[in-house]
Amino acid sequence: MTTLTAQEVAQLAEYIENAELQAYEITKVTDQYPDMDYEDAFDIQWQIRKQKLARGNKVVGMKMGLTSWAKMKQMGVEKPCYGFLADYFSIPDGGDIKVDELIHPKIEAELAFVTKEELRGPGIHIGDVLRATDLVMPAVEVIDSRYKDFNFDLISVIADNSSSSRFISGGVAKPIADLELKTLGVVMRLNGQVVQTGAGAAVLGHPAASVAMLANMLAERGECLPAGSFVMTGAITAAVTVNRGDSFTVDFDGLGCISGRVV
Ligand code: OOG
Ligand code: MG
Repeated sequence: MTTLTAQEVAQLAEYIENAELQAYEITKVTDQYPDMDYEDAFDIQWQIRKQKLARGNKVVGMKMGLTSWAKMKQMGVEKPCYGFLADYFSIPDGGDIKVDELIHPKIEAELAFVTKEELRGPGIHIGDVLRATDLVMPAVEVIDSRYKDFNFDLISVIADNSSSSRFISGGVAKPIADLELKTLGVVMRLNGQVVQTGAGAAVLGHPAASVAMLANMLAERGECLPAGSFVMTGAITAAVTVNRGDSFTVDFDGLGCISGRVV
């Protein structure tokens, strides 16, 4: 079901995307439209995606969010969500996160999957994902909710492309069969100090379950994950606020290290 007109969807997409592009805070969309639902929220997200494509941006991947208890608890939301990754979100490993372009960035340690076969729901399960995965690689997501103080509900955050803003990938890519993703350990350091630790099982029991869930959620809109998709499976630990002058490293067991600076 939807409650918004096409014109309202377009208006809200512009409202949120302007905040993203010009880096300012807005109030959450459910304050204006308390009756809007989950499908309205995805209509807005897909409209933002359409606007970016029309401007010549490319979509280079997808991300799942709120797939771990640490994140659900941190944000007070009880169900996962997804978003898309545009080309200009990508920062090279060891690169700079520019705070002037963002509102109140936080970093997250994630595992990313690169697929070699199409995944089309409904009914995709973890076995389908294991078979269809080419490589797994480490990633750091930089999230930046456009909502004041990261204060949102599930519907508002979906409309805001699930807080997507930047991401770094790199480290070592390995075939999925060579990895024990559930026990794969992650250590995040900020300015040399350990700030978060976790293991892959934090993500829905197994990060491949997150990719399966994404394929099934996309199927609700007749969409799929084509072969060659890059998918970030969601934060393993709580997100960590970063400020200008910070530097960070995230070590992934067997997959190397990702680092960056905040300038
Ligand atoms: C929503 C996005 C969460 C993750 O990995 O859990 C997310 C947010 O917390 O702002 O990307
Ligand atoms: Mg994330």
